Formats: sequence, C-alpha cells, structure tokens
Amino acid sequence: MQRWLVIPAYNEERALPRLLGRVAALGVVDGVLVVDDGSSDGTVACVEAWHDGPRAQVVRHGTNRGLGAAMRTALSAITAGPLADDDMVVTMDADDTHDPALIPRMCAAAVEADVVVASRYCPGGREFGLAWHRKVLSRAASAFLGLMRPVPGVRDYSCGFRAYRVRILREAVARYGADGLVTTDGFACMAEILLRLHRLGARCVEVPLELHYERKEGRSKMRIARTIRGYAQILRAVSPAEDILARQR
Ligand SMILES: Nc1nc2c(ncn2[C@@H]2O[C@H](COP(=O)(O)OP(=O)(O)O)[C@@H](O)[C@H]2O)c(=O)[nH]1
Ligand SMILES: [Mg+2]
Repeated sequence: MQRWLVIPAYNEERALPRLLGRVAALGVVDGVLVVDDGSSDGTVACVEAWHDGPRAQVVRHGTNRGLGAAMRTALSAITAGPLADDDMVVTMDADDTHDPALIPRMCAAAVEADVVVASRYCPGGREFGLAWHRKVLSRAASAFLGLMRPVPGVRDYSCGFRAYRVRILREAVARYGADGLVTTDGFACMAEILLRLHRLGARCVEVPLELHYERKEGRSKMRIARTIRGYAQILRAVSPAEDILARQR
C-alpha cells in the first residue's frame, strides 16, 4: 500500500523545508504533492531543491485562489493518477504545526475507515499556542456543524490533517466532479469535503492530534469573516435536498 502526502502551500518558504525534512527523516510516505497556490516567495524552489526525501511533485496555480481551490486541484490530480484504490492520501498543513509522525497511526486506523481525522477534540487531542479567538472559532464551527450536519465519529470538522482511502476520493469525484466536491475556495473546504464523503457513506474515525501552533512563524492565512461565510455556503450546498436532487440527475 502506498501513502502520498498532499500539502497545500501558500508562501510557506520558512516552514515547508522544516516539515519536508521531518517527513524525509521519518520515511512515512512514498510521495509528496505540493499544491503551490500562487506563492510569491520561495515555496516552489524549496520543494524543487528537496532531493533527500521521497518523490515530490509541485502543481502550481498562477495566482492565489485559496485553500479550497488548492484542495480541488490536489484531489483531481490524485484521483486521476496512478495510485491504487486501496492506497492512502494524507493531507496536512504546510506550516509545520502538524506532526508527520502521526501518519502511520492515521493510516493504521484506516483499516476500519475511509477517512481518518487527526482531531484536536477527541480524547487525547490537544492544542498549544493558539490565540483564544481561534480556539473559539474552530470549536464553534465544529460544534455547529456537529449539530447541523453531524458526521458520526467526527468531532473536528476543520482540521486539515486527514488520511483518505483513494477509493472514497475516486467515488466522490465520480459522483460530484472535483468542482462539485469542493465548491468553496476558502478554509471551509475541509468541512465541505468531510460532509460530502459522509453523504457517500464514508466511514470516518478520529485519532488524537496535538496541534503545535506555537511552532507557527508568521500569521495564519485564515480570514475569519470569509471562513464564516464559507461555512454558511456549505450548509446550503451540502443539504439533504441536494442529495435528493443529485440522485435524480
Ligand atoms: N493553496 C493554498 N493554501 C493555502 C492558502 N492559504 C493558506 N494555505 C495553506 O493552508 C494551510 C492552512 O493555512 P494556515 O495558515 O496554516 O492556517 P491555520 O493553521 O488554520 O492558521 C497551510 O498549509 C497554508 O499554506 C491559500 O490561499 N491557498
Ligand atoms: Mg496551519
């Protein structure tokens, strides 16, 4: 079974080399796909200069289009590529706040699941160094989605660190198209992907994540108002009515 790592990156020249170094040292993946979203710094150069790890590919957007657009590009490329249905795709942030040492445990948990969420909110999950307003926003978003669009087995709807079985991603792209799987360009895309996979019958489980936000250099790229609007959009987009309409199409 192969494991590929997908990293959406926007101006991450400082954190990404550190993360790639840790990935190489651990030897936990067979390949890395970085989606560079119109970075104006040396993000692409640092991936191209990385030769002491697994195979690395970069897909570039000419302009900055947002995290959702990068995930759409990544999922299109991965599902159209040579990976087998049983292989795993792991997504994680480029900012070196997620620990790649968790990847084997996430892939092991996928024995009984299609999607494994590295979760700040399940027993054993923790977060360090996060500003209080970010904690409130993330927890509120997950609590709200848990009420409005519950996904059994999941408490953390927005974390970008996840493992997916390629088969379920291919089923989702076949059903919705890549554009329909991820309709929001912003950070709410992580919740949107989860809700749509759940609608397809994906089994989801969590493993505890220690988020090390104190390692983050520079500011978060999350725009709070835009993200809240994104959640409102996906609540409308991923509705029970949409499912009925999709079956009729
Ligand atoms: N492709 C793409 N990735 C982005 C964009 N903004 C942020 N990212 C990436 O998405 C991930 C999450 O962003 P980050 O700043 O770490 O958000 P936070 O951890 O929630 O504060 C990181 O890997 C970023 O490099 C964007 O506009 N496009
Ligand atoms: Mg991050």
